[in-house]
Amino acid sequence: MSFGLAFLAHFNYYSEILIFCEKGQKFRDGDVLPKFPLGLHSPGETWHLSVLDTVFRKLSVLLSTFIQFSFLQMMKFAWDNYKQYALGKNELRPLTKNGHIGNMFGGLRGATVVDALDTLYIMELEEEFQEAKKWVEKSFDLNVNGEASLFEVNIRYIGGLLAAYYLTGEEVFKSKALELGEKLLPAFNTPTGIPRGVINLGSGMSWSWGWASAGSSILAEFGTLHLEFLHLSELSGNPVFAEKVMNIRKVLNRVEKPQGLYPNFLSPVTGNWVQHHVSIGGLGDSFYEYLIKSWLMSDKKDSEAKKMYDDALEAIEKHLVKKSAGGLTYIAEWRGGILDHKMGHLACFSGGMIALGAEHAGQERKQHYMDLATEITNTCHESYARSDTKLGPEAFRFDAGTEAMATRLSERYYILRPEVVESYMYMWRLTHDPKYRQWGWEVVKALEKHCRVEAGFSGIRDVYTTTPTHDNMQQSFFLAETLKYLYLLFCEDDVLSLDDWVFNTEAHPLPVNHTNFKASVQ
Ligand code: DMJ
Repeated sequence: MSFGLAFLAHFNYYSEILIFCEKGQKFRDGDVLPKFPLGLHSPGETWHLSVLDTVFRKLSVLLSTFIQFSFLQMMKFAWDNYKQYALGKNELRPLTKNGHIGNMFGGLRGATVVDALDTLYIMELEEEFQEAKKWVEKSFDLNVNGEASLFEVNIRYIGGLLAAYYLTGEEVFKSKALELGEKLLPAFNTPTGIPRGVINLGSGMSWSWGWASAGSSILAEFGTLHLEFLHLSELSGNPVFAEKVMNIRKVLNRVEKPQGLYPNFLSPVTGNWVQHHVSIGGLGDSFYEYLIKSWLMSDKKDSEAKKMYDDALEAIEKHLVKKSAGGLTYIAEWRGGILDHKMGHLACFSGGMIALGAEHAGQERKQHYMDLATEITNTCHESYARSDTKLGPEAFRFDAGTEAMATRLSERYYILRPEVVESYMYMWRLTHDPKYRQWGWEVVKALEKHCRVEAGFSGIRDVYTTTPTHDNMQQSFFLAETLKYLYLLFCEDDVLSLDDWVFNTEAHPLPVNHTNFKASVQ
């Protein structure tokens, strides 16, 4: 065990004391502390406890530094193994020690490189960042053919390149982002301008996913382009990108919403909904996220986006938010008026999103939404706490006596997803309640115990067994999001301040309109 990790073994002890202080309770001079590691105080010795608050705050800063050190180790381990066994492929297969290409990126390579760039930079892993940059300069080839997901290319590649550009000012990232952006434009050539989900980056031909009902486009896909496309227009001086996403908004504003809700499938031909399935998890999720973040990124000027977000959240709360018999608040899915009492891991980003929006709700709504965000984040934490590995399943249910646990074998897996720690990060920044750091640390311990394998980190197939089988995949979003959000959870608030940056849905930071992006992140 490294010194950092050994030190961290005391984390729970310190955070208990911190929680005690945060609750406004005071030690009295002369109290005896029952246990105190590190030999700073001998048993039975009394403290002038009026100074303890300061002492523990200082210890907390020190502790956070050591914790950050363990994230650096994790990130370096994930990166080094990817570099050694899979550089130039999209993901690392950490058990078989080779690379994975997959079929989401249409011939593009290096998804892990581009997704990892800004995390390496923020963590000041300078040598590793230079390795990644060199790969982008020398080997990142955009002249490819093949079926790419418009959404995935946008959030991972364009988002990753834009963030790397804004953090470093290096032109190579900007020019690659713009070149790639141009290649996505033909997907918007539909009767409504709603893009199709799949595009051939070579020929520009586009089509809908075979599994999407009746040739429809997916809300979370065409609704998760706004942030990146506005930056592409800003950087290129070419309004076309902004026009494309503003048109999507126009179509969405025009179409009638059942009960004020946004279904997940829309026809790019007619502009009408194809199926009435509503979800704040998969298929819907980041559409809502991009509404509130569009407003924030505009320096709170895009009031249309704010209104769409407020109205959507109100409808979601009215129709989808429920409380279980055991008192857990959750967001169900809606199928033409019938509720499916299930929450996907993906839906767990919503605690953070609702808290972020609450900050800017009117005074009377603010507390209400903060409470909702707290409850949902708590429910997502329960889905982790109730598993044997302390990692959460892909989906968990609230029916037939089940609370926050997966009931189907096919929903028991964990693929290194970030959404729960993402919410911990926002909740911490917005409340400073130390329980979020504690919960984040629990995730770190679980990742180290169950997902670290000889050559990287791997997803697991069943969170309810302590001898899980690994899925042999180190997802690129583990480096882009999971490790970044964990790291930020233990940083000072001014590291990528929420006032100056918005994170795209792959956790790539983009500057708010007022931000001088060349300002150092340190
Ligand atoms: C990421 O690629 C993004 O966060 C996306 O919005 C949803 N799914 C994954 C991570 O789980």
